Amino acid sequence: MRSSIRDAARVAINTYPFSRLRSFGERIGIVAFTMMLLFAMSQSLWAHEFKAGDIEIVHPWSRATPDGAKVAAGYLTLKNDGSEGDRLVSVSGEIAGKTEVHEMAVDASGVMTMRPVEGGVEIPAGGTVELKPGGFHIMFMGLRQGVKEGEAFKGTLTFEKAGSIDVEFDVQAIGGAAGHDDHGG
Ligand SMILES: [Cu+2]
Repeated sequence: MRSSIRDAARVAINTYPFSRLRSFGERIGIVAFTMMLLFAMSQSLWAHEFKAGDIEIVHPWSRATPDGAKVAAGYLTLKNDGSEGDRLVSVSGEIAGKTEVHEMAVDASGVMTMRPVEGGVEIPAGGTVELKPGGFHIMFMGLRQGVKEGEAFKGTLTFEKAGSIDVEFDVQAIGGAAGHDDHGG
């Protein structure tokens, strides 16, 4: 009798922590899985990607424009996974009559200006180029419609070697993301 109580106690002591651990582990697993799902969803929402040949196009976005604006800027990151350099030679956007690729530069008198990039933006083999506020950017001109936060619009990128690919530009808040922008309107 006494020994069977002792046995039962020992069994309880030995198995109870394990069952606790297992269910704790399962709970961790469920939480981790949920986090992974949420992460994957947020990635697809906020850092959508496109691929043309060896070129990865990461998160094309644009900034919402004030009413009546005639221009909007577009930004994205280009990664070249290939062993040869390539160039982004042209862009078009469904919202714009004309689209150019620009770069910011300081002119002789020290004033920040922008100008079309001659021959396109080079993306070196294995390299990454960011089109971002204050640097290279896409300039959508002669806007047919305003660019509103939370919406998206279609565009086409053309690379010298990787060819053309349709992408979507996410429109972020007017004050969104980092950096100044000289293309307010
Ligand atoms: Cu510009």
